[in-house]
Amino acid sequence: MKDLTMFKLPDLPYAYDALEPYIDARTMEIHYTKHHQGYVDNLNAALKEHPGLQAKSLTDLLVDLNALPEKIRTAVRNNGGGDYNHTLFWQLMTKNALPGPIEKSAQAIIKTFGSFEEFQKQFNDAAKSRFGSGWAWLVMNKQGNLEITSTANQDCPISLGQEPILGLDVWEHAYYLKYQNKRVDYIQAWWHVVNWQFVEDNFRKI
Ligand code: MN3
Repeated sequence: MKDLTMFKLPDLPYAYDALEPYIDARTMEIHYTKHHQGYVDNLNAALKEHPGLQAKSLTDLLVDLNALPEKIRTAVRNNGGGDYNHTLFWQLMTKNALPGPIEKSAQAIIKTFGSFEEFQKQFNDAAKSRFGSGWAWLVMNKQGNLEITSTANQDCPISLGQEPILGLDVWEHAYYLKYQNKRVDYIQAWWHVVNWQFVEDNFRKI
């Protein structure tokens, strides 16, 4: 049997405690080994009876959810989205964080939002006001402009025709052990570990 039929949990690009004190090691371990692994496992389970779909990339599955059989559409949306979003999220953080955006992505952020501070404020508002579980995003929209958005659950910008450049997981599982109900404190802490080099690489790829 060929092995490309199974989606796999990607390697975490750092140790569980690498982002301390902003993201605690226990949260990172559970988030990666339980939550992200769960999305991967459930995605594989959903695709089990669909060998034609197993060979597709995650991006191909998510960019056109309506092309999927109705029976597995929601499972792929939730669990494929969960796999995609978390794979991106791990790479969007680093212990060697720069103070802010660099180069072309910095220019685009300032051009669009007026200043880095205004961008952060609007992104924070999106992250704070997402009711329940979801994500805040900086995306390139269909018109080719930067835009701050948020999605519910594990909905993924690529399913909406947008390219994600920066994303923040605001599910309680991402912060509750350390920050409890204080989502705002988690958001503020998270800015200390944003991987602006990866943001720049993302921006240049679009
Ligand atoms: Mn999560």
